Amino acid sequence: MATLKETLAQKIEAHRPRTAKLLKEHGDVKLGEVTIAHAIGGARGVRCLVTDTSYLDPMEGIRFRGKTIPETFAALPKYPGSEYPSVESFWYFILTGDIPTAKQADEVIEDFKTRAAVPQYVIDVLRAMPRDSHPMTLFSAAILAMQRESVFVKKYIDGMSKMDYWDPTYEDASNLLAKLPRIGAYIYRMKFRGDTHPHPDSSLDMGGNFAKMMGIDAPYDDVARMYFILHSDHESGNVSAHTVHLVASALSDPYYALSAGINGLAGPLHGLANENVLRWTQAFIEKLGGKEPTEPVIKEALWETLKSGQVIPGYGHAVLRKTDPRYVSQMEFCQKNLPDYPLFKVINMIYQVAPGVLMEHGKAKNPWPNVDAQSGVIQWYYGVTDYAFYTVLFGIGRAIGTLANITWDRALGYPIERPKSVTTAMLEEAAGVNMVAK
Ligand code: CMX
Repeated sequence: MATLKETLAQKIEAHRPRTAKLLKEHGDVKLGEVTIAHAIGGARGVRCLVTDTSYLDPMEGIRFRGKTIPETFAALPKYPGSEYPSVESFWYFILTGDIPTAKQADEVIEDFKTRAAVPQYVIDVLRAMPRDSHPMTLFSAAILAMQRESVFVKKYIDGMSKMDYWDPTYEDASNLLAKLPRIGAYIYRMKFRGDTHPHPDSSLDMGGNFAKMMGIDAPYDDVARMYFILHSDHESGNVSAHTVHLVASALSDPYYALSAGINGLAGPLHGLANENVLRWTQAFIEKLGGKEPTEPVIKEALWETLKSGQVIPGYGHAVLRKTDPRYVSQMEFCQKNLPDYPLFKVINMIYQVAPGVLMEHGKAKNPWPNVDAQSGVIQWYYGVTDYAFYTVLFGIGRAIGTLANITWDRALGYPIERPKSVTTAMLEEAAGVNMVAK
């Protein structure tokens, strides 16, 4: 049976003519018109990226390789004794589009074990940084510190055919992915759990081992599997994925690219929203001083946030126009595993109230919750109450999709990214207006 890398090589060979034909024979076909609103408004909705690992439909939500979240979880082989598939089986799927057999998933698990050791100098870098550094800063720095390990760089210096770029990209991607959970768990334990570090268990898959290193019992292993898979990919237009793609397009290796993407994920309008959701909710609960939260009180608190010029974290999306299916998936997990948990009830109450408030406020195009509105409550329930850590969990997941995507970028020879800028005066000229006082 072919290994993941052999299967990937076959898929790449089969795919390359499709991209080449589109570019050569149909390069002039228009996908849309770029307007002044697009140019000023962060290129929202401009169709100018190609991503085969996932697609985000505004009304349906994410599909990984053509499958919805429930279809993905149902199709992938479950990790033995678990209700969720291993992250490694998902890596196989998102790279190739094929559902691996249990044996193929096992092979990836075994392969990752050989790559998982984190060099001591990375630990030294983390320990040398100020202990009050944000976990995302530590995470990004650890990834960047490992850049000297890049196989891509070594092969590039030796002189490699462009056709072969994907191979060392795949190696770097696999090495990185296998190490990230250890780095994440190390940061968590160093910063928030008295600098004590449970040993990894080499008999376990990524999710199981992560739970072990975090020091949290089952079903946190399933939480980790679910969480990493749910956060993996959201096509390539979001800040973290686009950054990884952009940086890698300069042939910067996957370490440089992922570290940069993690920095983008650390923004409060993107991944950091999961930290802010819990900060907001905890501040709200504290203010209640032991009183039962009610919908009118929540409504008042939401309005207070809006009136002070802040966003409601966990709500809204640049593409989605309905409740994020990643939110729904986590809500279903909560309904099953922690239905009566008070914090879950508060999060649910916010879900009942916030969309109406945002609609009345009249600004947000999407008043519905995104992935970040629901993720913190699960972590909190299992004892991870240090919400500054939450975006690292998102980052470990996001690495899966972005690294798969840049492996394909190199396979298909996508060039260095370089959109064209215009000046404000050029926009005014195109619009037939002149705002500059003479
Ligand atoms: N609370 C208050 N105002 C909001 C809002 C929210 N949750 N969501 C959007 N708005 C506002 C915007 O700030 C914008 O205001 P201005 O016109 O004053 O600039 C207006 O509504 C229109 O924004 P939009 O087109 O609906 O949304 P954008 O595509 O510009 O931004 C996003 C999308 C996610 C950044 C925005 O909805 C937001 O800030 N949400 C809160 C932060 C958050 O949860 N981010 C996580 C997103 C998921 C992720 O990447 O992890």
